[in-house]
Amino acid sequence: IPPATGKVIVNEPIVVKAGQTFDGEGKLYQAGPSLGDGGQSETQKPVFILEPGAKLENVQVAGGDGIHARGDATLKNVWWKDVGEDAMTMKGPGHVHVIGGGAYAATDKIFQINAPGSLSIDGFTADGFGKAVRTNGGHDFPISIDIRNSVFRNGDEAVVRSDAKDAKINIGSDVVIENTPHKVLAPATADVQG
Ligand code: DGU
Ligand code: CA
Ligand code: CA
Ligand code: CA
Repeated sequence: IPPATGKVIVNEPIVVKAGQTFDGEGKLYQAGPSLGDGGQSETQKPVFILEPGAKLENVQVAGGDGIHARGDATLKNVWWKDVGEDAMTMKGPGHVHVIGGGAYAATDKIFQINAPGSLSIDGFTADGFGKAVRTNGGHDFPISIDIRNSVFRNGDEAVVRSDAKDAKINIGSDVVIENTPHKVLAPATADVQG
Protein backbone atom coordinates (compact mmCIF):
# COMPACT_ATOMS: atom_id res chain seq x y z
CA ILE A 1 0.00 0.00 0.00
CA PRO A 2 1.52 3.33 -0.98
CA PRO A 3 2.10 5.88 1.82
CA ALA A 4 -0.91 8.22 2.13
CA THR A 5 -0.36 11.83 1.08
CA GLY A 6 -2.63 13.13 3.85
CA LYS A 7 -5.52 12.14 6.11
CA VAL A 8 -9.16 13.20 6.18
CA ILE A 9 -11.52 12.17 8.99
CA VAL A 10 -14.93 11.59 7.41
CA ASN A 11 -17.90 12.35 9.66
CA GLU A 12 -20.62 12.19 7.02
CA PRO A 13 -20.54 10.00 3.88
CA ILE A 14 -18.97 11.71 0.87
CA VAL A 15 -21.37 11.49 -2.07
CA VAL A 16 -19.87 11.31 -5.56
CA LYS A 17 -22.60 12.45 -7.92
CA ALA A 18 -23.77 10.55 -10.97
CA GLY A 19 -21.22 10.68 -13.75
CA GLN A 20 -18.59 12.54 -11.71
CA THR A 21 -15.05 11.56 -10.74
CA PHE A 22 -13.64 12.01 -7.24
CA ASP A 23 -9.83 11.97 -7.19
CA GLY A 24 -8.46 11.66 -3.65
CA GLU A 25 -4.85 12.24 -4.77
CA GLY A 26 -3.63 9.47 -2.50
CA LYS A 27 -5.12 10.73 0.77
CA LEU A 28 -6.50 8.44 3.45
CA TYR A 29 -10.24 8.88 4.17
CA GLN A 30 -10.80 7.48 7.61
CA ALA A 31 -14.31 6.84 8.99
CA GLY A 32 -14.93 9.02 12.02
CA PRO A 33 -16.94 7.76 15.01
CA SER A 34 -20.23 9.06 13.60
CA LEU A 35 -19.94 6.55 10.72
CA GLY A 36 -19.20 3.59 12.94
CA ASP A 37 -16.37 1.91 14.79
CA GLY A 38 -15.08 -0.13 11.84
CA GLY A 39 -16.10 -3.41 13.52
CA GLN A 40 -18.74 -5.88 12.33
CA SER A 41 -21.85 -3.83 13.14
CA GLU A 42 -24.21 -3.80 10.12
CA THR A 43 -25.57 -0.34 10.94
CA GLN A 44 -22.45 1.63 10.03
CA LYS A 45 -22.42 4.28 7.34
CA PRO A 46 -20.13 4.26 4.31
CA VAL A 47 -17.21 6.60 3.82
CA PHE A 48 -18.15 7.11 0.15
CA ILE A 49 -21.46 6.79 -1.70
CA LEU A 50 -21.08 6.46 -5.46
CA GLU A 51 -24.14 7.46 -7.43
CA PRO A 52 -24.66 5.62 -10.73
CA GLY A 53 -21.81 6.24 -13.16
CA ALA A 54 -19.48 7.77 -10.54
CA LYS A 55 -15.75 7.12 -10.48
CA LEU A 56 -13.49 7.06 -7.45
CA GLU A 57 -9.74 7.29 -7.93
CA ASN A 58 -6.55 7.40 -5.88
CA VAL A 59 -8.05 7.10 -2.43
CA GLN A 60 -7.29 5.12 0.67
CA VAL A 61 -10.24 4.17 2.83
CA ALA A 62 -10.48 2.85 6.36
CA GLY A 63 -13.37 1.81 8.54
CA GLY A 64 -17.15 2.24 8.52
CA ASP A 65 -19.11 0.41 5.84
CA GLY A 66 -16.50 1.27 3.22
CA ILE A 67 -17.88 2.34 -0.15
CA HIS A 68 -21.46 1.98 -1.40
CA ALA A 69 -22.04 1.80 -5.16
CA ARG A 70 -25.63 2.59 -6.12
CA GLY A 71 -25.22 1.49 -9.74
CA ASP A 72 -22.42 1.46 -12.31
CA ALA A 73 -19.13 2.53 -10.77
CA THR A 74 -15.39 2.51 -11.40
CA LEU A 75 -12.95 2.29 -8.50
CA LYS A 76 -9.42 2.88 -9.67
CA ASN A 77 -6.38 2.70 -7.41
CA VAL A 78 -8.56 2.45 -4.29
CA TRP A 79 -6.86 0.98 -1.22
CA TRP A 80 -8.60 -0.18 1.92
CA LYS A 81 -5.93 0.07 4.55
CA ASP A 82 -8.15 -1.52 7.17
CA VAL A 83 -11.51 -2.81 5.94
CA GLY A 84 -14.41 -1.97 8.24
CA GLU A 85 -17.61 -4.05 8.20
CA ASP A 86 -16.88 -4.59 4.50
CA ALA A 87 -15.00 -2.69 1.79
CA MET A 88 -17.46 -2.08 -1.05
CA THR A 89 -21.13 -2.95 -1.44
CA MET A 90 -23.12 -3.05 -4.65
CA LYS A 91 -26.40 -1.57 -3.36
CA GLY A 92 -28.17 -1.16 -6.70
CA PRO A 93 -28.08 -2.95 -10.05
CA GLY A 94 -25.02 -2.12 -12.11
CA HIS A 95 -21.61 -2.93 -13.42
CA VAL A 96 -18.73 -2.19 -11.09
CA HIS A 97 -15.10 -2.18 -12.17
CA VAL A 98 -12.29 -2.37 -9.65
CA ILE A 99 -8.95 -1.54 -11.26
CA GLY A 100 -5.76 -1.73 -9.22
CA GLY A 101 -5.73 -1.08 -5.49
CA GLY A 102 -6.07 -3.53 -2.64
CA ALA A 103 -7.71 -4.41 0.65
CA TYR A 104 -6.20 -5.43 3.97
CA ALA A 105 -7.39 -6.73 7.31
CA ALA A 106 -11.01 -7.55 6.46
CA THR A 107 -12.62 -9.44 9.34
CA ASP A 108 -15.14 -11.00 6.93
CA LYS A 109 -16.03 -9.67 3.46
CA ILE A 110 -14.27 -7.33 1.07
CA PHE A 111 -16.77 -6.99 -1.81
CA GLN A 112 -20.44 -7.48 -0.86
CA ILE A 113 -22.87 -7.80 -3.79
CA ASN A 114 -26.49 -7.12 -2.86
CA ALA A 115 -27.87 -6.34 -6.34
CA PRO A 116 -27.68 -7.88 -9.82
CA GLY A 117 -25.12 -6.93 -12.43
CA SER A 118 -21.42 -7.55 -12.66
CA LEU A 119 -18.21 -7.03 -10.77
CA SER A 120 -14.85 -7.05 -12.49
CA ILE A 121 -11.59 -6.97 -10.56
CA ASP A 122 -8.27 -6.42 -12.30
CA GLY A 123 -4.86 -5.82 -10.73
CA PHE A 124 -6.04 -6.07 -7.12
CA THR A 125 -4.26 -7.29 -3.97
CA ALA A 126 -6.15 -8.67 -0.96
CA ASP A 127 -4.51 -9.82 2.25
CA GLY A 128 -6.65 -11.01 5.17
CA PHE A 129 -10.36 -11.71 4.59
CA GLY A 130 -13.17 -14.24 5.08
CA LYS A 131 -14.74 -13.97 1.62
CA ALA A 132 -13.12 -11.58 -0.84
CA VAL A 133 -16.34 -11.50 -2.90
CA ARG A 134 -19.72 -12.46 -1.45
CA THR A 135 -23.10 -12.27 -3.14
CA ASN A 136 -25.79 -11.64 -0.57
CA GLY A 137 -26.27 -14.75 1.55
CA GLY A 138 -29.47 -16.69 0.79
CA HIS A 139 -30.38 -14.50 -2.19
CA ASP A 140 -30.57 -15.50 -5.85
CA PHE A 141 -30.10 -12.91 -8.59
CA PRO A 142 -28.19 -12.66 -11.89
CA ILE A 143 -24.57 -11.85 -11.28
CA SER A 144 -21.33 -12.09 -13.17
CA ILE A 145 -17.95 -11.93 -11.41
CA ASP A 146 -14.69 -11.70 -13.28
CA ILE A 147 -11.31 -11.61 -11.56
CA ARG A 148 -7.96 -11.34 -13.27
CA ASN A 149 -4.35 -10.37 -12.64
CA SER A 150 -4.84 -10.23 -8.87
CA VAL A 151 -3.46 -11.71 -5.65
CA PHE A 152 -5.48 -13.07 -2.70
CA ARG A 153 -3.61 -14.04 0.45
CA ASN A 154 -4.62 -15.30 3.86
CA GLY A 155 -8.37 -15.82 3.45
CA ASP A 156 -10.29 -17.76 6.09
CA GLU A 157 -12.88 -19.11 3.65
CA ALA A 158 -13.04 -18.35 -0.08
CA VAL A 159 -12.12 -15.88 -2.77
CA VAL A 160 -15.73 -15.97 -4.05
CA ARG A 161 -18.82 -17.27 -2.30
CA SER A 162 -22.26 -17.10 -3.90
CA ASP A 163 -25.70 -18.57 -3.33
CA ALA A 164 -26.93 -17.35 -6.74
CA LYS A 165 -27.90 -20.40 -8.84
CA ASP A 166 -26.91 -18.93 -12.18
CA ALA A 167 -23.88 -16.94 -11.07
CA LYS A 168 -21.14 -16.66 -13.69
CA ILE A 169 -17.76 -16.66 -12.01
CA ASN A 170 -14.48 -16.44 -13.87
CA ILE A 171 -11.10 -16.49 -12.17
CA GLY A 172 -8.25 -15.92 -14.61
CA SER A 173 -5.22 -18.16 -14.71
CA ASP A 174 -3.15 -15.09 -13.74
CA VAL A 175 -4.84 -14.89 -10.33
CA VAL A 176 -2.64 -16.00 -7.42
CA ILE A 177 -4.34 -17.47 -4.35
CA GLU A 178 -2.36 -18.28 -1.22
CA ASN A 179 -3.35 -19.69 2.15
CA THR A 180 -7.10 -19.63 1.42
CA PRO A 181 -9.15 -22.87 1.65
CA HIS A 182 -11.51 -22.33 -1.31
CA LYS A 183 -11.27 -20.54 -4.59
CA VAL A 184 -15.05 -20.58 -5.23
CA LEU A 185 -18.00 -21.74 -3.13
CA ALA A 186 -21.14 -21.70 -5.30
CA PRO A 187 -24.15 -23.85 -6.22
CA ALA A 188 -23.41 -26.68 -8.67
CA THR A 189 -25.65 -24.92 -11.21
CA ALA A 190 -23.39 -21.86 -11.32
CA ASP A 191 -21.06 -21.36 -14.29
CA VAL A 192 -17.60 -21.37 -12.73
CA GLN A 193 -14.47 -21.00 -14.86
CA GLY A 194 -10.95 -21.19 -13.52
O1 DGU B 1 -27.29 -11.86 6.06
O2 DGU B 1 -26.89 -9.07 6.83
O3 DGU B 1 -23.84 -8.35 5.02
O4 DGU B 1 -24.54 -5.50 3.09
C1 DGU B 1 -27.34 -10.89 5.36
C2 DGU B 1 -26.52 -9.70 5.66
C3 DGU B 1 -26.67 -8.80 4.50
C4 DGU B 1 -26.00 -7.48 4.58
C5 DGU B 1 -24.60 -7.58 4.16
C6 DGU B 1 -24.05 -6.20 3.97
O5 DGU B 1 -28.03 -8.61 4.24
O6 DGU B 1 -26.08 -6.86 5.81
O7 DGU B 1 -23.15 -5.83 4.68
CA1 CA C 1 -22.24 -7.31 6.24
CA1 CA D 1 -10.44 -4.68 9.77
CA1 CA E 1 -21.83 -3.92 4.96
